[in-house]
Amino acid sequence: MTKNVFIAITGRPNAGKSSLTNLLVGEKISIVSEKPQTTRNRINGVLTKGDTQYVFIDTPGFLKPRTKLAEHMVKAVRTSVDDVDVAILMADATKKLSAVEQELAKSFASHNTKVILLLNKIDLVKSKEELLPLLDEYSKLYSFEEIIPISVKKRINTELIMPLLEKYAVEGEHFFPDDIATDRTERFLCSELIREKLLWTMQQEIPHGTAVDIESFSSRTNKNNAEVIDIGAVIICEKRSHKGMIIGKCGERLKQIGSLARKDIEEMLDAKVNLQIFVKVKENWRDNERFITDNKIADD
Ligand SMILES: Nc1nc2c(ncn2[C@@H]2O[C@H](COP(=O)(O)OP(=O)(O)OP(=O)(O)O)[C@@H](O)[C@H]2O)c(=O)[nH]1
Ligand SMILES: [Mg+2]
Repeated sequence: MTKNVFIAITGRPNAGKSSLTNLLVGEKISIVSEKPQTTRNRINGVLTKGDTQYVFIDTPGFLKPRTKLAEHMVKAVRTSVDDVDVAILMADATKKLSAVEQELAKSFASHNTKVILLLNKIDLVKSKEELLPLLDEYSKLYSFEEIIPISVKKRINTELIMPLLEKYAVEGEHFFPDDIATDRTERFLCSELIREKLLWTMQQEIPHGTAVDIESFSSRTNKNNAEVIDIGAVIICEKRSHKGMIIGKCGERLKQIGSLARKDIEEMLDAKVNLQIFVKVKENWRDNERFITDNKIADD
């Protein structure tokens, strides 16, 4: 008999949710950066091990909605928590318990959600004693199934997670094919890999005001009989001045973004990639509901 377990990975921006999703799935399906609010959409990571299919729902860091885009992000978290077999609350061991965790705990309580607390980034904590007051606060916040201090980066205690999750599996047919790692399309993953490089190379505010749209995606065979994928992408930004900064002096910055993204996309697609990126300005797109849904920048 086959089994499924749906797991929502929640927590404040920058806690390490996408890093954990990638580690557990065993493939990079969700982008990671030092900047909070990297993930914008709910992303399903799928891992089938033996009879059990694990579906990890990586969610955007929870935040107060100030723009239409942020509203979509918050909604993506709420709907993810509704209907899972177990949730993970990813907390940051170097930060105080905040309103985000309190809000999430309320949401868990109203759905009677079973929650595992992972206290991440313990590689940055000097001594175990330092963690005790925080552990105490968290244990008062919610009746967690388990509390485990971990480090995704240094792989501390991460081997304990999968055996725990297996306990929440329920009998049923698998929802996804057994050989896929995500239900997201290659096009979507490409746009995310480009957005990741914007987050890596640009200053704080600019990448948050950008979106990436893949306008063309086609495959051909070159004269050496190798597969080449031609991808045309557009980076949408909010201001003319931002456009200039993204392109950089003599196009240097855009070249750097393109070459970093191309490497990752080639690895993902296992083919040669010819990537063309253009930059367009669209003022206030983050508050434009139609633009956000039409371009699938966030989920409904
Ligand atoms: N030192 C340390 N850094 C970590 C650890 N886990 C993740 N990080 C770093 O924390 C940053 C944020 O990681 P993400 O996985 O993007 O965090 P997230 O929770 O998905 O963030 P949002 O998508 O913005 O909500 C990245 O720079 C990671 O490399 C850890 O165990 N230790
Ligand atoms: Mg993320």
